[in-house]
Amino acid sequence: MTSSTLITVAPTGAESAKADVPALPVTVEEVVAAARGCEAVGAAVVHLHVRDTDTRPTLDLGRVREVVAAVRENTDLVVQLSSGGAVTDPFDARLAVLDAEPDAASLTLGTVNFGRDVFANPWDLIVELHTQMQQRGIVPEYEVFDLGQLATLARLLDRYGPPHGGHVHVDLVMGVPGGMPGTAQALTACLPLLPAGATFAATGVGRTSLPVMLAALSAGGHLRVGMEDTLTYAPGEPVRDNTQLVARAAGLARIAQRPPMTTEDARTFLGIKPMEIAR
Ligand code: KMH
Ligand code: ZN
Repeated sequence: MTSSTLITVAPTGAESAKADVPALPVTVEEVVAAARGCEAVGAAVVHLHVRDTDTRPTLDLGRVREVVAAVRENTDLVVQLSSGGAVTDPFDARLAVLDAEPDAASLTLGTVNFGRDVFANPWDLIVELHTQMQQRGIVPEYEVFDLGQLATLARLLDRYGPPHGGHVHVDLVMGVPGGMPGTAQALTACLPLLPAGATFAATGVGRTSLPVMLAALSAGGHLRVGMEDTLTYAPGEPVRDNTQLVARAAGLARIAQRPPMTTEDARTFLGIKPMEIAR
């Protein structure tokens, strides 16, 4: 068990509309402000989805590069781009975000129902993302929405080798309608299927945020929180901002006596090159 807790913030996502959630950071300035605020209270990684000037999700490379550069200029956070995009995004555009040269990128290990939609991740796309990240020196975070996707991870590593940096880090994304439930039981069921030496974080979507966070901490795991996944802080109380969610996660990590990991330690932990070399 590591002595500190890696906290990732997912501030925006691709599925909520700014009109419905006014506090959602969508402009470059809002994303930078959210990233700075979250770094100040304990986040070490930012998982980024990008919005266009009309606040809609976009994979436009110019815009993605602009957001990556702005976050790098204003924070020391590890920049992890989403390669999942929105449920409507085509595979080639999802692959092309790697051209923006992030430190890290998400990589989902299988297709999953996503509410009334389908989040499509066929094997060939998984392999292409994995091998392109190996070649480009980008560290994957393997996103797992259901137990069977851990079997896919084992097959991927067996056939195509370890990721860039050598360390396997998995995020269990729990509580998506269509994926595994956000419960301590489901989290515990995943643990024996993690590859040897791998570390894990967990994300509980919606009202599963707290139970998943507590279960992850108790099992030695790391945390991802943010408005991509959680819009209600407590019953009837909308999330004020991403900082509020990271501060709560950091507080629980301290109570677990595994305080938030620094950005520098996060780079070492994940196998990412140090900031001065990255810049
Ligand atoms: N927006 C979801 C369909 C990822 O970022 O890699 C997928 C997602 C996963 O958010
Ligand atoms: Zn995402």
